Amino acid sequence: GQEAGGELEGRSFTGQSVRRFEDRRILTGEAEYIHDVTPPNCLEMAIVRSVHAHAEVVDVDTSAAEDHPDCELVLTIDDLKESYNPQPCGLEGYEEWSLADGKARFVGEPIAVVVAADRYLAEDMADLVDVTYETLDPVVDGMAAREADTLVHEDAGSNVADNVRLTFGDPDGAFADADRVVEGTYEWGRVSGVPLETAGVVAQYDEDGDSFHIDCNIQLHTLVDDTVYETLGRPADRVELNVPADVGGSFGTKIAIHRYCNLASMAAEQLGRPVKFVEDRIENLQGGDMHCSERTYEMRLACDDDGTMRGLDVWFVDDFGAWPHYPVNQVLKPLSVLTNAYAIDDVAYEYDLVLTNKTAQTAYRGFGVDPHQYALEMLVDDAARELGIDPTEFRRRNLVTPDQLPYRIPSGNIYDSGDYPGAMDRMGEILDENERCEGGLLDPEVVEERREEGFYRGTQTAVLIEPGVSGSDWTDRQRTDDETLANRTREDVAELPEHLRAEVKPDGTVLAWLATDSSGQGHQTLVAQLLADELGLLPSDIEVDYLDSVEAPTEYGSAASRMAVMLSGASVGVGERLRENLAALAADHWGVEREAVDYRDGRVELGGIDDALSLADLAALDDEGRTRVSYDYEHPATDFPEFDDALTSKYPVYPTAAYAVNAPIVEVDVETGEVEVLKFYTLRDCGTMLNPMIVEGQAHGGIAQGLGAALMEEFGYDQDSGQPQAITMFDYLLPSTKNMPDIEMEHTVHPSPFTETGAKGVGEGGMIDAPAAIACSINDALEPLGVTADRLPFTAHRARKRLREAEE
Ligand code: MCN
Repeated sequence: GQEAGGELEGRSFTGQSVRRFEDRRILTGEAEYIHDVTPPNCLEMAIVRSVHAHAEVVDVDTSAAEDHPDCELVLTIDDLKESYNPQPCGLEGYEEWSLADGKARFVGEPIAVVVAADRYLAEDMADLVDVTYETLDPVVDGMAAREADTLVHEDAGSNVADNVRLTFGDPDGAFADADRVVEGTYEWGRVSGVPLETAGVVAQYDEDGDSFHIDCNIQLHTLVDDTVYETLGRPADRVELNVPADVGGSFGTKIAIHRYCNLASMAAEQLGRPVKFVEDRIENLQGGDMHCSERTYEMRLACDDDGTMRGLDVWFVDDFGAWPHYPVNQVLKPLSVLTNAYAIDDVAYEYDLVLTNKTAQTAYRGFGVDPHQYALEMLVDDAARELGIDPTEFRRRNLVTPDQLPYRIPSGNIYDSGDYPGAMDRMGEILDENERCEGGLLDPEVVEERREEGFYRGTQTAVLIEPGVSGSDWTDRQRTDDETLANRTREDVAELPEHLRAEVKPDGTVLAWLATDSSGQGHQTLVAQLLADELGLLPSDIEVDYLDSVEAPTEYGSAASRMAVMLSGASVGVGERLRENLAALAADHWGVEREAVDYRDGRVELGGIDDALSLADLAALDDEGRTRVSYDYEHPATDFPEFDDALTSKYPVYPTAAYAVNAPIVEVDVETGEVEVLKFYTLRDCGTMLNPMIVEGQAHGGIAQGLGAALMEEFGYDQDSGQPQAITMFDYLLPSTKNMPDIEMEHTVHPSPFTETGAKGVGEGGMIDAPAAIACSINDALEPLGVTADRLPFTAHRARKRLREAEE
């Protein structure tokens, strides 16, 4: 299907499953992670953390630690207040310090830091710090927090940190006119990315320059260095962030590690020596500000008896934990897929962002879209059953059709390209041919036999949209007033640039630098593929390295599934400039007009074959730096000719809409409640695939995380004490190979008309589309018993509970 787009014509490597250059060093143990960074004289830091969910910190007695000969430094909130600033928070009105200020608001909140020669000693010294608490009632349940007398932040006056209600079209009218209204409550448990490598930092302070060099495995260092230099009270150019060559996964979670950067930097400044801190697994699971969405949805769908969806009403509570950290705007991102793939014009959308005594939230793959897609698809299932229409047919009837694309959903986002009904039909064929036939997993006879034995099988297909490449810095813009929004220009809403640099080396190969860091997506390979095509070289002729935050002038980084689009644009820009410079250099050398020479296949030719200069020749001739170029690619995020008024949309417009139709075949053991995914069919469209192998890897990883969120993973809390119940891998259950089904993947390619190569962002897909698909397949399996997966993760325990309730 890849050829269908034709966007790759003339390209040899882009579009091929070129093996990832990153993998050799990762698989052979040569990769460099944060723990490999150990400057001379480096000390290590340990953190004294709150053992209570909610408590006044009456006293922090550091004397025993300070008197100990092995203790190099203890920092408390008093020390921070003397020399530094609070760390910027996601919403105004909250003063957050890197250490608890008078009150601890979650188990694991840092109270003090201790530095010693190594981590073992630092931990021992931390044990000597004596904290006196006066415990308070914790606020644990997000729904109850809205009305609770106990406040997580007294000054805020309420546990509801933010409430927004938006309407698009005329939802009241639609609900009044429709034949019926179906409603449901759906809950999404607290999950997170749990990368293999935990968060870490090595901070160094240079007294002469009063500057910091911070190595850390942060995702999006541009966003975070702002918060670090504000906290440290230094201008940006005196805080240099550098990410090691390899990061063992982030999935959004490592955006929020600025607290560690701040504390280690402060300690390094006080001591005049480098200070290292790398989270252990318990810290990562309980106290690292790294949990993500925990939501309760109440949703209503207005529909007519003929199966037409008329209006949608969304309300949810998102339990953000103790602090409204960046990125609070994940409660708004579902607007980018507000109606999923359905043509519904009239919608109301409201949320309460509440604070509780739990670990604060950060980003996680999908950025809040995943719970929305899950809840909406659950509602669609419930509505279909109430209408007495087959859920697949009900969905298909309401899908946006290919002739409507590009299509603008009511909240302003634009879906670029695809064939949603076609994809659903194709999945129907795949299931008919492979599984609904004799001997297949869904052979009606087999299904019946298994049911008699107490094992219920089912599957459900739905189209699930994945937004990619957000338009501009909407973190600020969401708070901007209406007039400013209405007067935006195209420049205001262009995608933040992505910087790429390249240089011809003396041997004629090319060294390129990425401005931002990867967490495992394979961007070095991607750039090598793209530049090889641009320059007529082999991918192995292109070495790709990273710039640090000071060297890189403009950048944003890998988030919102944007790098495929941004790096294609940047590579084309760098390629054009380099070809042009090399041609001009050769023309000058030969003393001919520029027009007399051509850049072709990795060399510059004069008059066809009269003479030629290789890249190595040109590098040797260059004494003016013409063999080194850089380019800042800004994606015209709103360059949608059909939709000039997209500019007036208040909310970010996502230029690409990848999608998947999944058909997980699930089997529920109704005695134990255990759900097994027997096989996972998936049909995916991310436009032109730049590297199909990487695309498939992204989908596999995303589906594994989606399966975890659907069936296994959850950061539970004791409802009385607020103590976290999942602080080791024994309690926080990640899917392993044992839980993963065979994934049968097929692609359909509808190139995006809005991007350089027709590629659409794909990096969050599986996590967005697998939970909804698995939940709806469970609904199908348990339909005869009247049970639905209305609370994720749908663990065996929950399934059994629901099955028993249904029996009563
Ligand atoms: N790709 C492609 N063809 C396309 C689209 C993408 O070949 N049509 C390739 C790209 O070349 C890139 C990868 O797929 O190597 C993902 O591209 P893209 O969708 O643009 O996403 P980003 O590169 O911007 O990565 C961010 C995205 C997000 S938001 C999260 S969260 C996430 C994810 O990627 N975190 C990850 N995937 C991850 N994968 C790993 N291994 N580790 C993480 O932390």
